[in-house]
Amino acid sequence: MRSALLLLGLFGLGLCSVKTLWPLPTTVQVGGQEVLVSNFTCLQTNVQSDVIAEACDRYNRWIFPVAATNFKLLDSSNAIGQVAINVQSNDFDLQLGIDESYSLAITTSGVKINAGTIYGALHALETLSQCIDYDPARHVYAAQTVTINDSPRYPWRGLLVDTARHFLPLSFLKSHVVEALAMNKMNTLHLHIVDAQSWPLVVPQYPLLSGRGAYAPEATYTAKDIADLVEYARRRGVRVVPEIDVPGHSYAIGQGYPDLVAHCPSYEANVNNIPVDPTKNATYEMLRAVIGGLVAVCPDKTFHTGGDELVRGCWSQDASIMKWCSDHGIASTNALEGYFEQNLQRMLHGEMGRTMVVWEEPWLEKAVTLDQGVIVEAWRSIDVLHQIVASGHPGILAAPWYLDKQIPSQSQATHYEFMDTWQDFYTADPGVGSEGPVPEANANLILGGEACMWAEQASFDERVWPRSGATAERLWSPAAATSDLKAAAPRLDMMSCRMKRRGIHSGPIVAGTYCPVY
Ligand code: CP6
Repeated sequence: MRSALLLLGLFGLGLCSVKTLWPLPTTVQVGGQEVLVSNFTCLQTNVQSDVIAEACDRYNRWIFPVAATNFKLLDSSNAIGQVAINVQSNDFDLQLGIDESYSLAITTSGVKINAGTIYGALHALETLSQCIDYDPARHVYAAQTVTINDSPRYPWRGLLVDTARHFLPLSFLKSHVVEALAMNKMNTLHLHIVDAQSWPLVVPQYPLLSGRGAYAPEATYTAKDIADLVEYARRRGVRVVPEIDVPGHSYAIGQGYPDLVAHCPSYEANVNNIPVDPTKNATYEMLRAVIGGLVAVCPDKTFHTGGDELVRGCWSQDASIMKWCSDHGIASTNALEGYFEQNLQRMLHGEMGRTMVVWEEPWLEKAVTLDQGVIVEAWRSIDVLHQIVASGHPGILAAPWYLDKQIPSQSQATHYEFMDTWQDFYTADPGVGSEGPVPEANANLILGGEACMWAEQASFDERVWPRSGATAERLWSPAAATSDLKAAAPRLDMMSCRMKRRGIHSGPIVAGTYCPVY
């Protein structure tokens, strides 16, 4: 009888709780007994952290949104009101590869969380929140007994936001971007801060960068704003990786400092074509001020320097650049790109103690030599990612997860966005290219990936969520347990509704599904 009940718990009722979790944990063992949960306090039994205390308040608000009115109806005398959180390490430095693992046990005698770091404990609280459901018939909050052991498949699980094509206010980055990333156990915010179209970053030594390059005086970030965002994100387990995209995409620099960019009349119809002038010391002085200012407020050990879509033809048209090249024995614009990246690497690796991240193009270019350990981001295909790691460089993947790219055609307009694109995101696997799985020897050089919200043609919540959630599960959960689209669909739909209830305007995944409001 007892074992029959246990079996029922494992395979019957128990699956309930698996059906509510996003991204899917590594292991879920369901006990199958119901426990009531009420507004809870967190008891930190080893490491004490205000990050955890704050997270407890946040999750209480999200889990019990109607607590004030319905608590009168809730018989909380036998409900669990405390969560015991045991964090082992007091290393609060949030960096790539930090221990994010946790275990969560919901038993009839209480809820226990174990984690290596506070960042693992944050993930545990999110999972706990997804295990608790409001039962409107009984006016109670209930969970099933369960033991979960969980850790991510990849350490880099990110979202790129492009604040140059459409400015995003600091408050939005916090409440709509970082917050939603944490709900999906994504841990990296790639800030593509500047680009050809605008320069929203205030750099005190170069006031005309934002003075002429920003869309408006209000559409800017100061170093203090960035520091504020970094701390807000850290408190939610999210690293901030800033990107200064050079040498290409630099038109906005020339708005305030025309001497620092190349001049090439026949390319100027498209602002994306304009690179910096890599021959001038003043260019590197400016970049030193820009990057140094960011590094001072961004403790992340990685720093993205772009390098994509360089139009070398623009350099060829600039007489002063070509004269400098011939004076200095630089025989081609490819070699000039190599010279630029060499200087940049010296700055980042030699002076600033950061690891450079670049898009795939500098890695592809024979005339550029990347230092060992430079992280390369593949935006054209998974196969490029596999070539990157085969060359010995760590790699991250963006290619399958371009949120802006999939504009529904007329014929697909009613279905494509809702049905197919999250599925395309979900089925893309960094470990599997067109030639098959990445060779085992290189597999651990794949660090993860990012969904990319390029903002030339789109903004924001419904474009990003729930599709980035598909990326989140791909990068967090075991591949073998997440190959079934039919099984994923209702869970993702539930996650989308959960996010809506928390104020993120996530879209539907299937036309005709609606979120229950409670
Ligand atoms: N901006 C920058 C972009 C893109 C890239 N870099 C981009 C290219 C192709 C598509 C979408 C975005 N808008 N700076 C490429 C990394 Cl489809």
